[in-house]
Amino acid sequence: MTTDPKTPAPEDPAKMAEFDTRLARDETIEPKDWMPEKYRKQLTRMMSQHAHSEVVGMLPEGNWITRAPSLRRKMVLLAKVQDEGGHGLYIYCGAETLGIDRAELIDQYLYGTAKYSSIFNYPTLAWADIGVIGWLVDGAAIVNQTMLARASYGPYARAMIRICKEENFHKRQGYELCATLARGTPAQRAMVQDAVNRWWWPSLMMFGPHDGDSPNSGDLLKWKVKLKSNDDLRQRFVNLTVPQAKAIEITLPDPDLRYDEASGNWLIGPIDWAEFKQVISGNGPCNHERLAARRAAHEEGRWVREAAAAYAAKRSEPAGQAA
Ligand code: BYC
Repeated sequence: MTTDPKTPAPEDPAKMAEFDTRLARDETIEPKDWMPEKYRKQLTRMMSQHAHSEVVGMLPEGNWITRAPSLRRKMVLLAKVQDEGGHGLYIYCGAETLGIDRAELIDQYLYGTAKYSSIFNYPTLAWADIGVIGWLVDGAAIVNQTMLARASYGPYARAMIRICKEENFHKRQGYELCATLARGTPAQRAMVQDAVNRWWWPSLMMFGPHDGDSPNSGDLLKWKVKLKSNDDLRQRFVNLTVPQAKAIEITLPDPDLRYDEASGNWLIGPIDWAEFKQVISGNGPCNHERLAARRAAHEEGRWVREAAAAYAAKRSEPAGQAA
């Protein structure tokens, strides 16, 4: 009998049972522990996409560093964009503990089919977009990542704890910027309202498709990588954000938004999934621009990687052999 090379070998039932018992006890899975191949693959996919998102996410905000309206705002924005790069690096390190090389992951994203968050394919058209990204985009990320900080894979969960602390600061600076503009001149108010109108729906799409259309959620929830579903997290974000918008007298662009007494939830109107599909399949407003910028940065940094590798090789030579 021949075996199909595409069909993964069945997992050892005893190891699988031990793995399930450890998850049931809420133990974390560590890099050298046994894990099912599908768990390793799902985590590699999710963590690498997360890392790519952090790095590509530096571009929309980085675009405004030279145009920040004051030294204080410029320093805050510079620090935030640097933090996002750092988040990408922690998560790449975490993903590498699953046995894959970072260069391969980056290759899959720059020249292959790996995804990154849909949200970073939208343009930053005005200064208010910087506040709204902090408030809504980092706000959505915190809701998602606070749960991931309890994910079953130890290196991912630990990276998230530190990242969430920084994201909280990002969100606060964004909301403070929005609040300042909202109580400013009529032009400033209009600018922040316009930015919210453009970013609200894409922020809701960050949580992924509805649960019934989410092919990966089954495994990820079973294995406690995700602890809440896409829709549950999206609902939590909406419930947190509606009162914040009211507090600064900003309108969320959803005529169907209403409070449901029975569930205690703010219910939203329909999400435009056709737009989401366009964006994640490479046809959003900025997909080409973002990938081109990342590819150019990667190529321009090639000499640095080569020099670092040559230096490391030289240092590892036994004493006396270096020329
Ligand atoms: N965008 O089965 P599903 C940040 C894909 S950066 C693109 O529900 P899953 C920040 C999904 O990959 C933080 N693709 O997937 C940085 C799957 O396709 P594949 C970003 C999406 O994994 C700078 C397919 O749709 N956060 O905060 O169960 C400045 C079906 O989806 C999206 C993370 O990366 C999307 N929005 O759940 C400011 C969080 N949604 O891979 C801020 C980590 C879905 O099968 N990731 N897809 O071809 C996650 O929590 C989960 O992966 C998701 C999706 C909730 C995003």
